[in-house]
Amino acid sequence: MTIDQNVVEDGSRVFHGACPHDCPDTCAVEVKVRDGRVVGVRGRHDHPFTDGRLCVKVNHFEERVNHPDRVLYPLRRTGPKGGGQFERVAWSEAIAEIGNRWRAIIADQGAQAILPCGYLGNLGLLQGLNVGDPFFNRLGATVSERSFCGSGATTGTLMTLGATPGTEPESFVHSRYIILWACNLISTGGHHWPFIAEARRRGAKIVVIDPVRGRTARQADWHLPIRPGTDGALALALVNVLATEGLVDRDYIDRHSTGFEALVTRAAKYTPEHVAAITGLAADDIRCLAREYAAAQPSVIRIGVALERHPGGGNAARLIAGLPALVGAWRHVGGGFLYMPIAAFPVHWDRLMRPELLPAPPRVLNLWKLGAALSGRLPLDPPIRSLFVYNCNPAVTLPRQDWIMEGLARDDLFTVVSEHFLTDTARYADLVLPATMQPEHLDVVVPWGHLYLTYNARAVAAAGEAVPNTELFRRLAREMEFDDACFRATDRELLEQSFDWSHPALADIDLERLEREGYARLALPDAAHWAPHAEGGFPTPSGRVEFAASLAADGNFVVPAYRQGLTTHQDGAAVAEVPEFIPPCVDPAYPLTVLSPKSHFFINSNFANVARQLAHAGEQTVTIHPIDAAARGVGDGDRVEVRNARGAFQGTARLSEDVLPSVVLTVLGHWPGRSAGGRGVNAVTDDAYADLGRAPLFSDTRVEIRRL
Ligand SMILES: Nc1nc2c(c(=O)[nH]1)N[C@H]1C(S)=C(S)[C@@H](COP(=O)(O)OP(=O)(O)OC[C@H]3O[C@@H](n4cnc5c(=O)[nH]c(N)nc54)[C@H](O)[C@@H]3O)O[C@H]1N2
Ligand SMILES: Nc1nc2c(c(=O)[nH]1)N[C@H]1C(S)=C(S)[C@@H](COP(=O)(O)OP(=O)(O)OC[C@H]3O[C@@H](n4cnc5c(=O)[nH]c(N)nc54)[C@H](O)[C@@H]3O)O[C@H]1N2
Ligand code: SF4
Ligand SMILES: [Mo]
Repeated sequence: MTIDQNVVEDGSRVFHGACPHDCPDTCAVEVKVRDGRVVGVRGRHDHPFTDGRLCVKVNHFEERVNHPDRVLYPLRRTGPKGGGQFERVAWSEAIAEIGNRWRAIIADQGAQAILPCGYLGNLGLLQGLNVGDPFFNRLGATVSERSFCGSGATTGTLMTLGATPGTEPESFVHSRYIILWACNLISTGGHHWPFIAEARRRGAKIVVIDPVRGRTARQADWHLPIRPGTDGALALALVNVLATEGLVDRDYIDRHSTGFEALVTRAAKYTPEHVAAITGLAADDIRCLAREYAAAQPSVIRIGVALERHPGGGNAARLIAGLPALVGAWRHVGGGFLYMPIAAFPVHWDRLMRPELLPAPPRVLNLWKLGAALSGRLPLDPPIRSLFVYNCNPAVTLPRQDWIMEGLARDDLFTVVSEHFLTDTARYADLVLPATMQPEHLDVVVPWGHLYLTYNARAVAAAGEAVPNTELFRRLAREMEFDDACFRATDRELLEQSFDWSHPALADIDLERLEREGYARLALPDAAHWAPHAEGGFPTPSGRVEFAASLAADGNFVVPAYRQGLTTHQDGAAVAEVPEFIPPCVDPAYPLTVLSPKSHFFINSNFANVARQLAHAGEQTVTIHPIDAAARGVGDGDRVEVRNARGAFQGTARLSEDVLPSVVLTVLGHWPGRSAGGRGVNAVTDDAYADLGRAPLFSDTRVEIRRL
């Protein structure tokens, strides 16, 4: 169906929008405009995935767009860093100041002393992840590696299955057995849930594997409360049971996989009894899970991002991604494995990133090390003299918060932040630049949870002097006298260039159609016919599911293994062949594990400054098991401090058996500057890497709690 964008509806006009947030659902939105102002949003009723609903975060998006705290003009700091005192300056003045400061830094120490810091505050193809890459490549700045989200499990999946989109999300209705593994779907990708609920109506069983009984676990038919970071061991136990009980699909394995015997050897010692002791699950439950998973075809697994966030997370993802081949689940519509189906989208990522503009081999810094780099703990030559932040809120979302705040406070660091609000990061900026919100700029959003491209029209004029990120970098390019064609292209031209329109997945889809209709599903088999690997054909080097990975570079296990290196974290590098279970050597000073998944009411740090959302979310809570609470004299509602050697944050204690003993639950998102103690959960998290993809270790954070 087409919306007529000029349709007058009680005096308002309706425009096509795409939710801009880093959420798998990328809802198609109708943006209602009256007198040049966004007065409301709603989900497209005709959209098969959005189905007329947005979510509790975005339902009142107009309050975010029209928020009185929005940054409307370029601002220059007038007080101490962090103090939040700014004066309005002209755009020309702000851009000239950036140019002058950068030219001086470049003359002094070279462009690598400048560090961009951007991520996915905006998921749009134009305004999102890669918007600054061409400019900073051309500048020769330090290249920031952004393994914030998904890189560990993506690498693990790639090694095992190749770059396949996996199971079509809507085809889950055909599944008989659905495992949500480390994925709090109802909160974090709620539009997939109706397809799963429909499968249940048709007889499917829904299993959730999660240390926490959260919103999704409560809706499941079976919740397996696993100890954090032990998922790889559970996967090996499933392999063990499937192999020893003869539940595997030998024909599929023989024709479409490599390394099966080695995998079975690897799994030999991971008996249900052995793994019960590791995971805290009952041996009989592990056996039952394996038997049901094999018997109920089609079976499907959707993994969440939390899986990769411990020392063996990447290997756990490899093991889990391999399970469907063992039981022949890929044979069926509704069977297989889903992580992020981005591989289905024919995007010219190279044209968005422009690696060819790099003047020389770059210096690369992983942004997990931002605190160490800015505070001088990570020796860098040249050191970081200027930080440019956009689409990112490192003072909330990056680990080692104490070091980040120390670094941001450096008087000799020239910091520029492009933002919607004066976030904790922006308060430390020398210059704050106003950025447009989604109804104020053009974009197309490529989702990571379904197969619809979604168009986002510019529905209203920018608030104040806000500019789209694309325009920001065009202005900076002019200031730096970069005349490459990509810095002159309009947003529309950039969109045209960004897709491989001749690709069969885009048959019948062009920008005009997206503009007219608002969204389009890729021209791929529909959900009822989606079984891309029924006859194998995996996009790996061997064309098979690789239990023995051809891509096991850098000393990684050829056959995935269970690792639980709780105290020493290798740098993602050479790991010896030691697949033994290493007993957790928990520091007795910090016996609890804090998990910080996503809040139901925020999107990462977005909305944690919007009154309506805060009213729902309340302040930072710290959920602990009554046994752990009693041992510390903590009562429900008490103020507590959560601490380790890296730092501390505060919250209100909630006593609940929804968490396992020794597990502590809080959420990401609250702004430290608005929290008692001035810190959030990332004050206690580490900047070390997991085993693959330099993923973070959020699920492997040891702490102690005390009553305040
Ligand atoms: N409401 C809301 N939705 C969001 C976001 C948001 O901030 N708010 N953020 C978006 C983004 S950027 C992302 S990446 C996704 C992430 O969404 P998800 O993939 O769902 O990830 P998380 O919410 O981090 O964690 C999911 C679950 O994993 C569990 N978990 C933690 N550690 C482990 C473990 O070691 N093993 C197992 N089995 N489970 C574990 C947690 O208890 C939690 O219930 O959500 C997106 N959607
Ligand atoms: N402890 C812990 N830490 C985590 C996680 C966790 O689960 N636990 N999750 C991690 C994950 S999965 C992710 S994805 C990251 C998210 O990390 P970030 O990407 O830093 O998170 P956001 O809160 O989305 O911050 C984005 C900022 O971009 C701004 N922004 C939005 N749109 C635009 C725009 O168009 N232009 C400009 N200039 N700015 C814009 C927003 O106002 C917001 O302040 O956090 C990671 N950190
Ligand atoms: S945050 Fe996610 S669920 Fe909510 S409107 Fe945006 S895309 Fe939809
Ligand atoms: Mo994420």
